[in-house]
Amino acid sequence: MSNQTFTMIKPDAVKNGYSGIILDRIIKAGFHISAMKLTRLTPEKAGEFYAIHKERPFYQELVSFMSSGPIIAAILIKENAVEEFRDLIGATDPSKASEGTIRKLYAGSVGENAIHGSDSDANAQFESNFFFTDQERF
Ligand code: IDP
Ligand code: MG
Repeated sequence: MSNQTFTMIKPDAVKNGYSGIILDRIIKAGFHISAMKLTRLTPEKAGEFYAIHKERPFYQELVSFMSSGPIIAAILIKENAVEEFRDLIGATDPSKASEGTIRKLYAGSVGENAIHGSDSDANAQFESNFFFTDQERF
Protein backbone atom coordinates (compact mmCIF):
# COMPACT_ATOMS: atom_id res chain seq x y z
CA MET A 1 0.00 0.00 0.00
CA SER A 2 1.39 3.38 -1.03
CA ASN A 3 0.85 6.71 0.74
CA GLN A 4 0.47 8.79 -2.42
CA THR A 5 -2.36 9.68 -4.75
CA PHE A 6 -2.95 12.21 -7.50
CA THR A 7 -5.92 14.53 -8.02
CA MET A 8 -7.24 17.12 -10.43
CA ILE A 9 -9.98 19.60 -9.63
CA LYS A 10 -11.64 19.44 -13.04
CA PRO A 11 -12.61 22.40 -15.30
CA ASP A 12 -16.28 22.39 -14.18
CA ALA A 13 -15.42 22.74 -10.48
CA VAL A 14 -12.76 25.41 -11.09
CA LYS A 15 -15.19 27.37 -13.28
CA ASN A 16 -18.02 27.03 -10.74
CA GLY A 17 -15.86 28.47 -7.95
CA TYR A 18 -15.48 25.26 -5.93
CA SER A 19 -11.66 25.08 -5.89
CA GLY A 20 -11.32 26.60 -2.41
CA ILE A 21 -13.95 24.54 -0.68
CA ILE A 22 -12.71 21.32 -2.32
CA LEU A 23 -9.11 21.99 -1.24
CA ASP A 24 -10.39 22.74 2.27
CA ARG A 25 -12.17 19.35 2.33
CA ILE A 26 -9.02 17.58 1.16
CA ILE A 27 -6.81 19.25 3.79
CA LYS A 28 -9.35 18.71 6.60
CA ALA A 29 -9.54 15.02 5.62
CA GLY A 30 -5.86 14.80 6.54
CA PHE A 31 -4.13 14.81 3.16
CA HIS A 32 -0.79 16.61 2.87
CA ILE A 33 -0.44 18.56 -0.38
CA SER A 34 2.99 17.61 -1.69
CA ALA A 35 2.72 19.45 -5.03
CA MET A 36 0.04 21.62 -6.63
CA LYS A 37 -0.51 23.80 -9.71
CA LEU A 38 -3.18 25.63 -11.65
CA THR A 39 -2.71 24.61 -15.27
CA ARG A 40 -4.58 23.74 -18.45
CA LEU A 41 -4.28 20.55 -20.48
CA THR A 42 -4.05 20.73 -24.25
CA PRO A 43 -6.31 18.19 -26.02
CA GLU A 44 -3.13 16.22 -26.85
CA LYS A 45 -2.04 16.08 -23.19
CA ALA A 46 -5.56 15.21 -21.98
CA GLY A 47 -5.68 12.39 -24.54
CA GLU A 48 -2.35 11.08 -23.30
CA PHE A 49 -3.39 11.28 -19.63
CA TYR A 50 -6.61 9.34 -20.32
CA ALA A 51 -5.09 6.95 -22.91
CA ILE A 52 -6.26 4.06 -20.70
CA HIS A 53 -9.85 4.99 -21.72
CA LYS A 54 -9.11 5.31 -25.47
CA GLU A 55 -11.58 2.58 -26.45
CA ARG A 56 -14.42 3.85 -24.23
CA PRO A 57 -17.35 5.62 -25.99
CA PHE A 58 -16.90 8.77 -23.88
CA TYR A 59 -13.17 9.23 -24.63
CA GLN A 60 -13.51 12.17 -27.06
CA GLU A 61 -16.03 13.90 -24.78
CA LEU A 62 -13.67 13.38 -21.82
CA VAL A 63 -10.63 14.74 -23.67
CA SER A 64 -12.57 17.77 -24.88
CA PHE A 65 -13.99 18.49 -21.42
CA MET A 66 -10.66 18.07 -19.61
CA SER A 67 -8.96 20.52 -21.98
CA SER A 68 -11.84 23.04 -21.88
CA GLY A 69 -10.45 25.19 -19.06
CA PRO A 70 -7.99 25.39 -16.16
CA ILE A 71 -7.61 22.57 -13.66
CA ILE A 72 -5.80 22.26 -10.33
CA ALA A 73 -3.45 19.27 -10.29
CA ALA A 74 -2.00 18.00 -7.00
CA ILE A 75 -0.10 15.16 -5.37
CA LEU A 76 -1.60 14.12 -2.02
CA ILE A 77 0.06 12.18 0.79
CA LYS A 78 -1.73 10.14 3.45
CA GLU A 79 -1.62 6.57 4.69
CA ASN A 80 -3.67 4.38 2.30
CA ALA A 81 -4.06 7.50 0.12
CA VAL A 82 -5.58 5.97 -3.02
CA GLU A 83 -8.46 4.22 -1.26
CA GLU A 84 -9.11 6.98 1.29
CA PHE A 85 -9.23 9.61 -1.44
CA ARG A 86 -11.61 7.56 -3.60
CA ASP A 87 -13.88 7.36 -0.52
CA LEU A 88 -13.68 11.14 -0.09
CA ILE A 89 -14.60 11.92 -3.72
CA GLY A 90 -17.38 9.33 -4.14
CA ALA A 91 -18.71 7.38 -7.13
CA THR A 92 -17.97 8.46 -10.73
CA ASP A 93 -21.65 9.29 -11.26
CA PRO A 94 -22.55 12.00 -8.71
CA SER A 95 -26.16 10.80 -8.58
CA LYS A 96 -24.80 7.50 -7.20
CA ALA A 97 -22.19 9.07 -4.89
CA SER A 98 -22.63 8.83 -1.11
CA GLU A 99 -23.89 11.80 0.87
CA GLY A 100 -21.16 14.22 1.85
CA THR A 101 -18.68 13.14 -0.84
CA ILE A 102 -17.08 15.79 -3.05
CA ARG A 103 -18.80 14.54 -6.20
CA LYS A 104 -22.18 14.38 -4.47
CA LEU A 105 -21.78 17.98 -3.33
CA TYR A 106 -20.04 19.65 -6.27
CA ALA A 107 -20.43 17.56 -9.46
CA GLY A 108 -23.15 17.96 -12.06
CA SER A 109 -22.95 14.81 -14.19
CA VAL A 110 -21.03 11.58 -14.78
CA GLY A 111 -18.82 13.36 -17.33
CA GLU A 112 -18.36 16.70 -15.57
CA ASN A 113 -17.77 15.24 -12.14
CA ALA A 114 -15.65 17.89 -10.41
CA ILE A 115 -12.62 15.86 -9.40
CA HIS A 116 -10.22 13.08 -10.34
CA GLY A 117 -8.62 10.56 -8.00
CA SER A 118 -6.12 7.83 -8.95
CA ASP A 119 -7.57 4.32 -8.87
CA SER A 120 -4.38 2.38 -8.02
CA ASP A 121 -0.87 2.91 -6.64
CA ALA A 122 0.60 2.35 -10.11
CA ASN A 123 -1.67 4.96 -11.69
CA ALA A 124 -0.97 7.39 -8.81
CA GLN A 125 2.74 7.14 -9.69
CA PHE A 126 2.16 7.55 -13.42
CA GLU A 127 -0.25 10.47 -12.98
CA SER A 128 1.96 12.30 -10.44
CA ASN A 129 4.95 11.96 -12.77
CA PHE A 130 2.82 13.16 -15.70
CA PHE A 131 2.44 16.58 -14.03
CA PHE A 132 5.31 17.06 -11.57
CA THR A 133 9.10 16.73 -11.42
CA ASP A 134 10.83 15.67 -8.17
CA GLN A 135 11.90 19.29 -7.58
CA GLU A 136 8.24 20.39 -7.51
CA ARG A 137 7.34 18.12 -4.55
CA PHE A 138 7.48 19.12 -0.89
P1 IDP B 1 -13.28 7.70 -12.20
O1 IDP B 1 -12.89 9.13 -12.52
O2 IDP B 1 -14.30 7.65 -11.11
O3 IDP B 1 -12.09 6.82 -11.93
P2 IDP B 1 -13.45 6.40 -14.78
O4 IDP B 1 -14.35 5.25 -15.11
O5 IDP B 1 -11.99 6.12 -14.64
O6 IDP B 1 -14.03 7.12 -13.48
O7 IDP B 1 -13.67 7.49 -15.93
C1 IDP B 1 -12.78 8.58 -16.06
C2 IDP B 1 -13.59 9.82 -16.29
O8 IDP B 1 -14.28 9.71 -17.53
C3 IDP B 1 -14.71 10.09 -15.26
O9 IDP B 1 -14.26 10.69 -14.08
C4 IDP B 1 -15.62 11.00 -16.05
O10 IDP B 1 -15.13 12.35 -16.10
C5 IDP B 1 -15.54 10.39 -17.44
N1 IDP B 1 -16.63 9.41 -17.66
C6 IDP B 1 -16.75 8.18 -17.11
N2 IDP B 1 -17.87 7.56 -17.52
C7 IDP B 1 -18.48 8.42 -18.38
C8 IDP B 1 -19.69 8.39 -19.14
O11 IDP B 1 -20.44 7.39 -19.12
N3 IDP B 1 -19.99 9.48 -19.89
C9 IDP B 1 -19.16 10.59 -19.94
N4 IDP B 1 -18.03 10.68 -19.24
C10 IDP B 1 -17.68 9.61 -18.46
MG1 MG C 1 -10.51 6.25 -13.13
